[in-house]
Amino acid sequence: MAQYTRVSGSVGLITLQSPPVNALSAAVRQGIVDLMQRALSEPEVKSVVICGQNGIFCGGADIKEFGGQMSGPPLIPMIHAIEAASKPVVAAIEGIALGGGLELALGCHYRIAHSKARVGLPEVTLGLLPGAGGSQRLPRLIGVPAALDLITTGRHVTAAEALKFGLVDQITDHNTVNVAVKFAQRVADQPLDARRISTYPCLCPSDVAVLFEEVMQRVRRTARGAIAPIACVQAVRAAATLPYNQGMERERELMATLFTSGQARALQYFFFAQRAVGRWSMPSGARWDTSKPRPVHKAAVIGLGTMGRGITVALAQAGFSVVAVETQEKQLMEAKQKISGMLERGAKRRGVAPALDKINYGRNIQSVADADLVIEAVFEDMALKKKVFQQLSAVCKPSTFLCSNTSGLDIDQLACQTRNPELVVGMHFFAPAHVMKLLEVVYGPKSSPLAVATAMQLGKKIGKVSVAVGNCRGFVGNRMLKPYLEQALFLLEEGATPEFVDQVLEEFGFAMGVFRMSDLSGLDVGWKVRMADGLAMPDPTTGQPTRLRQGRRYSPLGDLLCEQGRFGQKTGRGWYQYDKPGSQVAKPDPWLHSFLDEYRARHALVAHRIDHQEVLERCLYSMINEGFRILEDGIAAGPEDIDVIYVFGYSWPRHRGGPMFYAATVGLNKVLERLEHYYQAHPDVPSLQPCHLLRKLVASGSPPIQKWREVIKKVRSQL
Ligand code: 3H9
Repeated sequence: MAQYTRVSGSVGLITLQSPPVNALSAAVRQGIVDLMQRALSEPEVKSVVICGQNGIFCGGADIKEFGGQMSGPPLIPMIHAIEAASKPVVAAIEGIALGGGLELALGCHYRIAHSKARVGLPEVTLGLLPGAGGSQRLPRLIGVPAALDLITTGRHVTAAEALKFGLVDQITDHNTVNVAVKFAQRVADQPLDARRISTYPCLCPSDVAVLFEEVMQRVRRTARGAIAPIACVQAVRAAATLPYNQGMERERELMATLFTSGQARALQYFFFAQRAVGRWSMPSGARWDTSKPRPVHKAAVIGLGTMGRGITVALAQAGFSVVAVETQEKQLMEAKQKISGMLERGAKRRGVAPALDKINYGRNIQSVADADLVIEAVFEDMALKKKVFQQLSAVCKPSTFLCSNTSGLDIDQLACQTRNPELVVGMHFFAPAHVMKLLEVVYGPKSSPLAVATAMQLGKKIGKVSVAVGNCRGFVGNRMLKPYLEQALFLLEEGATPEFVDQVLEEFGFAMGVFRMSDLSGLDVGWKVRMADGLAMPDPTTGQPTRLRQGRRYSPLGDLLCEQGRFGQKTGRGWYQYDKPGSQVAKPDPWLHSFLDEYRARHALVAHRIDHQEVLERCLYSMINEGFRILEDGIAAGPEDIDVIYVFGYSWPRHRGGPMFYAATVGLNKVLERLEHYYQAHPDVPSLQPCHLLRKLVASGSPPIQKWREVIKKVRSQL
């Protein structure tokens, strides 16, 4: 787990060996402790270099160990012993030095990094803080403001930035270990007192108290209820205000609180969930490791509305040649201008040249004939989409993958319009498509593993977290959104206000409550879909909006607002009022409150007091229940897929792990019991009826989320 060699006669080289990222597992820590002792006891050895095998220094503590009983030598005394060593120790940083890996390097007396290396303290993203002295050593080395930035954001920095901060002593383009060995020989006789970071004073700017206050306020505002960023600020404050030993004690206390918190467990679950979704499988048995993607050189986008523009930018920025087609001249001109602006702004931010030359614009669908993959992004209208797919099938080469950016329409119906339905998949991007990380790759009954593998790989290349899901109305994300939105409307009918519902959901951690989100995305979008479904129509016999449609409870509140031209932010009125159309500052609207009173009176609804718990339980548990149905139907392969979709696409707070993980933390029996309670009170709301899989999981003793797949398999095989 760590190897020792003597190089150039006098340098002891310790190589960490724990693929894939040389994480500091118990065996690696034991190896370092033993080999340091050996290097220090060999009289010929004058200095030590620590490096990692396969061009990777160290990815930090082994996250897999966090769930179980810790064994092996602890990290903190190990790093202290390195710092206290009587011989110089040099860290040779290649690839990455993250978390505990960087803390190990901070315990060394010198740090040499390869120019392509990245370093950082990303513990905050796992619900932790740099708890092996990182929160105390980093501010002492690079100053409080820079340390606060790195520790509270967890961002990785390049070697060049690390050099600028003084975090590394030297960077090299050559073989880092060789350079570090030569360096170690040169410094073999140098005194070490001035190289032990724990002995440095923590230099603070004169207005340090103000700085901490500002950072704390910013962190609280953006943390959405996450506790780790706050603990990170507190730990750095301890470095700035206390002697090292007391600071370490404070770091230990804060870390102990975080380590056992539900948030850390959720974030660590999510770390592995994010990676698990790449290992996709289809009900046919096709899998990520047996399905080869086909390379895509040239892509095309049809329809340059908001979504099409974002997709074009995402493709061009990732280096793909793109043909961007918009049939209306005026829209094409507008799109060209907007896309160029987006590319230029993005390039400026990243310090690269804008990829303007990657895009060829066209007004004719013929211009996509030689594309390897086409993404259709026209209006959400099945008839229009079918026509586009027929045309694409006629003009494109037979091997072209035809993809739709539909947010919920039937992929199979589109596939049926083409000569090669096996090459059709959904690629559901989220707005703004060049920013949002999520991509749902939707396979229909005819989609081939080749098409899924190709879309998944394309997603990865353009920096998306891609999740393969089955074909059904709304796929995973929007299907689960439906009962959530529905409950929010029912709560208004029963006495709540949009402000209260949003406040509860935002306190839970959503970036935006359901009503503010509707106002942002536009109320007319859902209205059009409901009209197409024959839902948003008044009762034909009375001409009045009824509260029962297709045999189930229905709230026409959204439709009534749309009839008044209240489409949300874009019209300056929606569930809230805005100073002017397009403004983002939502204010409670007295008109809406009177409208709700009148509506309740008209329908003889008696407003009752709705509390925090009822809002959360009805909105979230109905959504979770739909999640279980999705698992039962085989639309998502496992709970991780749903959780990743919700965190990346729907602003579910990451520190709560995603809706399915949240259900597991609340307790499946409690979710079941509350759903039963609400379903009894609202028997005309089928989404509140607990689904079979949830019952089955509870009957199986509520196994941990990692074991759900076994129960899901059994339930599916019985269906
Ligand atoms: C810490 O250090 C706490 C200390 O301050 C204090 C303690 C007292 N452990 O992401 P990839 C696995 S907290 C275990 O696909 P990439 C990963 O699961 C730690 N496993 O590759 C995956 O496995 P699989 C602070 C780890 O090239 C495989 O490696 N450190 C760890 O896109 C490849 O990963 C961090 O937060 C780990 N630490 O990205 C760093 N890291 O193949 C977390 C990775 O079975 N890691 N694995 O799915 C990362 O950010 C990225 O993995 C990294 C590589 C940038 C390293």
